[in-house]
Amino acid sequence: MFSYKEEFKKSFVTRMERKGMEKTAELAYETLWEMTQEWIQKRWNRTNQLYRDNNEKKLYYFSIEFLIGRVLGQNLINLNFYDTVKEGLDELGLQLSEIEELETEPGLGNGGLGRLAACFVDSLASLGLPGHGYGLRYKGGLFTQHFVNGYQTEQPTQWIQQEHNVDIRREELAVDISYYGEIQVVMGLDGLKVNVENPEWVKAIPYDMPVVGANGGTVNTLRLWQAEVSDRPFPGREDYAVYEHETAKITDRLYPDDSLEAGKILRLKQQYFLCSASLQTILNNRSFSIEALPENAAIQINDTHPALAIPELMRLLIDDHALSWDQAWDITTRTISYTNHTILEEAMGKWDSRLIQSLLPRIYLIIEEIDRRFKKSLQQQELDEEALHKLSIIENGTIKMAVLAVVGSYKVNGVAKLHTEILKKREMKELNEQFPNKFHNKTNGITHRRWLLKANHELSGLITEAIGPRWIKEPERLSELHYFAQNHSFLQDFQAIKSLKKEHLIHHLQRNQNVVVDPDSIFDIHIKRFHGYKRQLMNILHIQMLYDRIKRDPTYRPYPRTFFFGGKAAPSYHFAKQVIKMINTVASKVNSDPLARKHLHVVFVENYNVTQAEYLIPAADVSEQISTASKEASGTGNMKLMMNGALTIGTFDGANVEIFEEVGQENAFVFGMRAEQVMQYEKEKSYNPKEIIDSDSEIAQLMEELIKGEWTDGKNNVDFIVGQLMEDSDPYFVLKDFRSYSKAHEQILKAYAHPEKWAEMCVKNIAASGIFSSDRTIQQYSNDVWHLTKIPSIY
Ligand code: GL4
Repeated sequence: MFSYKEEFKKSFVTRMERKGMEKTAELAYETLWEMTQEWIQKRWNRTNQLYRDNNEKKLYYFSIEFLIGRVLGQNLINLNFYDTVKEGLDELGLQLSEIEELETEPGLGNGGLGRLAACFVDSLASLGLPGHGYGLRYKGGLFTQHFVNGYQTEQPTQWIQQEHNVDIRREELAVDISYYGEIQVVMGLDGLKVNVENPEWVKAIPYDMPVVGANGGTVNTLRLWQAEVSDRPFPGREDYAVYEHETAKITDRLYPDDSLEAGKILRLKQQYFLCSASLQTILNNRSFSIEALPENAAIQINDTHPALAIPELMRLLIDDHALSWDQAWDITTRTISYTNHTILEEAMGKWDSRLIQSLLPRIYLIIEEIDRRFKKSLQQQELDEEALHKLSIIENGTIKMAVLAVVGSYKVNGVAKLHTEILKKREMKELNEQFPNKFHNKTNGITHRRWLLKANHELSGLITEAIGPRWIKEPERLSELHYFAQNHSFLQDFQAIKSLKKEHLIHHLQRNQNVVVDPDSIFDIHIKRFHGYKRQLMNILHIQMLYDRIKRDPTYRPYPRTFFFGGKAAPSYHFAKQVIKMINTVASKVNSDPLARKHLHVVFVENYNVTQAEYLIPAADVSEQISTASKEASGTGNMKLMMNGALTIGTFDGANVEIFEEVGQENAFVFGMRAEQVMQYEKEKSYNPKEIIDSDSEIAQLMEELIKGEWTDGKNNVDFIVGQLMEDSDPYFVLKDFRSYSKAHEQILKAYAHPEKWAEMCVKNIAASGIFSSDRTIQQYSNDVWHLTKIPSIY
């Protein structure tokens, strides 16, 4: 145990010397990595031993994405060794922060959904709960984004290194997954049995990653599956090369779409691969009778991507464990629960029946039977066509995974109060009526260990100085900061830290992107995936309007603002890519104008990812959370920014609603239509953006400039944007909410003119943010859904 600096230094130096090379940062990274792995391994073994001895119920969190970010620094934080190591290295003339920079972040996720899964496994371990993650080991994580002439380009990202990998290959736990084949019904010992003849086998090899909980007390496992060539014979050996190639592709890369289901066969293969491999391991390594599965295991499916877990568990129970349909259904529907993360139509998992039928013939039969039995159970009721449509799993050759997920699980949740209400009252109204006790809300959360302790060590220190360290274990105690919200010296310290974090960001950007930012400007930050409903377009249109005003009105000279953008667009999402291009074009226009530049600066941070977020979030003054009300299921960036003392400019959408509830609307900048209004307009199709353009001269000017192509480097590359705003009737209500957005920005400027009052609002935000810790979310899931027992901590 290296609880003391001197001991650490001694061991570190000995190891470095043994390697006999120069004292480079790379070597230091390697050495520190090894030492950390050893500290973790001891605790990991110990946790696993405890799990074996205690035999408590376990949770398995199935997710197609785990956006974990860099792990070295986070593991040191969670082990409570960060300060010791940092100081020790300082004394040896090495900088921990520089060593951390050498790690390539594994980008095994797209955005919010994947990052949520990462926060959840952190909280499970930190609460000492027996819960493990199951996911896929994509060789290529999310693409690296570069701008060329303002356009997004995508390069593959390789995170797996030859040595010092964050995970351990577990050859002995490999299982086989089967695709294709022909169904045969054979006579078995206990009657008819379904067999799949001549399937194509693929080997699934697990790689285990430790998930270190707070204080190193519990180390759980994140198990990621990799596809490899199976040792089993397969039909058509002459096609071997093709087979080998296809197999390797299964976990070759992460699908780069957020909120869009690709509907591709490879994606389906990935989803089944995850479900089948994970379920087989759970069943193979159990220490209880198969009938006792629900008492010993809970399986949470993160959105519909792993919904095939339902028919796959049925298959394993019936075909491999010889249970009857009723027994298997009873077990499955008491083991699996489902989280819905979106109501966007295009993100709802839907599969062509024929695709499933050919790739997964046995699974298809089971889904058909689930659908048949469910429909039969509805026959007594008088249901109209609309209800029957909403309640069918298979319809017109399409399999609706969300319906399957609801029917086959014992609990279903949305991720923020508003989102859950929309699910219950609208999107899944009929399902909710059939299963009235299934639906519940679990508002998302974020781990304060990464987003405060790690990303903002300085602010964490200040908080501890003020209220003591108990908030670290019990983040709701952040509310004690309320006593300091009007304490002059505390506010000054807060402001000093904000400035310091701005300097860190500036330095980072200078090094990476060669931009220079004014540290005294307001840092207004809009970071998230690019999507129409997230309305980056509204933000950039507003900036363009400010620019026009500065040019037109000599009395309009607002306080300097830097508008930061960060985020990637799915490579096939043309509209979003044009918005990216437009931001870059407006940026170069504004930034190169000597007059405008004194007041406005637009910075597009290239390749936004978890690491970049750790620089941006602590430096933010303003948090842009401006989605069209009803569209953002929750949002989690909103919580991270609030926890770091940024003030939200936002709509009544997703978890913003709860943020405003906690902090009070007077400590945020709320604007725009409510969800009911948006949904009403959608229903009536009564919104006409032309009326707004005609009645607002500034907006009219913006549209004119857009159409004329003034922001397009002369090329006609805003046609998707113009098309959406005009021909498509502005489906995300950008123009409708524009004026109230602009007013909210004016309020921001007014408020910022009073620095101490501003700081007071920031501190109130931090004080109200404790409830958004994922520890709270996970504890609620455990109490209401999983029923886990905390294991005793040893450290
Ligand atoms: C998302 C939602 O869009 C986002 O609001 C939410 O915070 C996140 C986690 O629940 O899930 N759904 C999909 S799909 N991608 C997301 O990020």
